[in-house]
Amino acid sequence: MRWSFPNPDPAQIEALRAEAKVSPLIARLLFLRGITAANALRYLSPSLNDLHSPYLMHGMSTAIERISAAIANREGILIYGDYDVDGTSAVVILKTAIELCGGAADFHVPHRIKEGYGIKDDVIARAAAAGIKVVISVDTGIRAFHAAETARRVGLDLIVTDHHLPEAHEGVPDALAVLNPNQQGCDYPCKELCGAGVAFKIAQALFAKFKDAADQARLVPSFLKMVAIATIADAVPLVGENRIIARLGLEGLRRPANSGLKALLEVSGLNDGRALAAGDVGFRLGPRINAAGRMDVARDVIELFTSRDQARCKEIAEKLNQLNLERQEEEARIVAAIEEQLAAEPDLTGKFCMVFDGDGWHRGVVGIVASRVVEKTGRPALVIAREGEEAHGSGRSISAFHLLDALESCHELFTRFGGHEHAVGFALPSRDVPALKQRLNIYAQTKLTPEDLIPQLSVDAEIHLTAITPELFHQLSRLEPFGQGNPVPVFSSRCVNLLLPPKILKEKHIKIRVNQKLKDSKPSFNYEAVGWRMAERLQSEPLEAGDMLDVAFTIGMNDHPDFGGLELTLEDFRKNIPASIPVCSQGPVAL
Ligand SMILES: [Mn+2]
Repeated sequence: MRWSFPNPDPAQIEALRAEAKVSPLIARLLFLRGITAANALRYLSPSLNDLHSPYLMHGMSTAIERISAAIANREGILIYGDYDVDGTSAVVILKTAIELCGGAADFHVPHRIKEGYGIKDDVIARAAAAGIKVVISVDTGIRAFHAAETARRVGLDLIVTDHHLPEAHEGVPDALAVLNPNQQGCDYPCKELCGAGVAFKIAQALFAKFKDAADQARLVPSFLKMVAIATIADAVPLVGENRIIARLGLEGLRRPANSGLKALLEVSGLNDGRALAAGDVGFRLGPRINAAGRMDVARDVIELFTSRDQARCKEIAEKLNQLNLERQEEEARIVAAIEEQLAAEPDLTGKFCMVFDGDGWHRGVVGIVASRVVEKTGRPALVIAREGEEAHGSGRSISAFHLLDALESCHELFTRFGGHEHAVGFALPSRDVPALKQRLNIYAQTKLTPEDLIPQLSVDAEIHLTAITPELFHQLSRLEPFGQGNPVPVFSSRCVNLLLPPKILKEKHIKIRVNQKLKDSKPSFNYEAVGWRMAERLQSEPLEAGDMLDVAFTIGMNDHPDFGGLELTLEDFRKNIPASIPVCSQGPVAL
């Protein structure tokens, strides 16, 4: 792994330090996260008052007028969602908000495999036949040109709300209103909202119209819990308004009121009242909610969060837990099959773009598996589930490789494809999979150099172990939640002593104990550092007590009552061979 050390301008860090009244180290971290003296205080103390006015979003007043009329005239509203965490949360948010304001809303969540992503015409036609007058899409619809035409033809009003990027040339569908901060002509300040974030802005506007100040002050923070889950799980950057949503929403999740949320926190082992981190949502809540969509019962998620029947909520939460276990098993089965292929065909590891395919692999998990392959191999990876003549796949990439462009380069092989720079989804005839493997590998060879394939670790600051104190941990927690767009601070320390032989945990992970002795001073405290999935490395790089290491790590707090305390998580380690790593030109950062 290559360690890189950014070299920020000391004058700007000093300006930040003076304005935000923080230590030089915290000022450095703020600077490296794109924070300036002008917005440092807002970043450090996110507040409800800093949420933007919903009416800054293009199309909001048309949408609110139409929804209000539907509420007044008792017209049926259908919310058209999506099957992932963001899409189902958006349905829950908008449905609940409309009902709280006196309206009635039904919903449709497409079946992942039978219907797929996007608005289907026949659902619109059926809704019209059933007497529905207004359809509101959430987290989907920005490319639903055809559905918009159908809606006009059958005489119902379509309101599209979405956050995905609009088509570059065609503009947006011809709907009654289109709400999307990413469309041309929309000046909404936060472009990074997720689908549930956009739905929340409608809810906020509805509350402003239908509820008094006291109700609004109660409803807005309580809705933020659900918005925060979607925001973190959808992996949108936790900056600007998203940071306010994630921070205040996570705080609110310590005191859940919704029966479904309580039941879900309980089956996820997160109901002990401690503060939730973004990782708890990303790795524990999110996958359970997503498991429903992957295994095709997304409707259950809506029921979970809208039902008041505690026994029923418990039942659904347990079912999601079970589905998530099945999802993990399916994932492990595919990963094992891929590892077998890698071991059996050594020249695979020489490929610049990895493509794996298998019969009967579950389509709902290939994306997660692709991320695991990228993690393991440091290369862009596609994982394809073959089902007879048809094949469906997902791909994930590394920072140096634009995966959507890569698919574009062999677009004639696909029946369907789409996505972003680093994540794609696609379908193609099974017989074309070998051609795809060959074409992508050749394409990747022209775009990537061997250096691009070496994983990079960006180190925020080099520090001495003596700097790691509860006070530093407390200061770092002001920067939370960490995640997309707001990375957890990574530190490095040179020449630390390995005090004991490394401990192997569950055959996979390692735990080491280190301290640091600097010239003319007492040694630092001893610190434990856990290296997840690093046990395999010890075979080629054995460690023994007395070794001197350079370590890169993040700082955490283990809150176990008996052996809790400050704890490091290793990002990387290497035996200290003089000049083995580039030295941060400024040396350890002053505190
Ligand atoms: Mn989304």
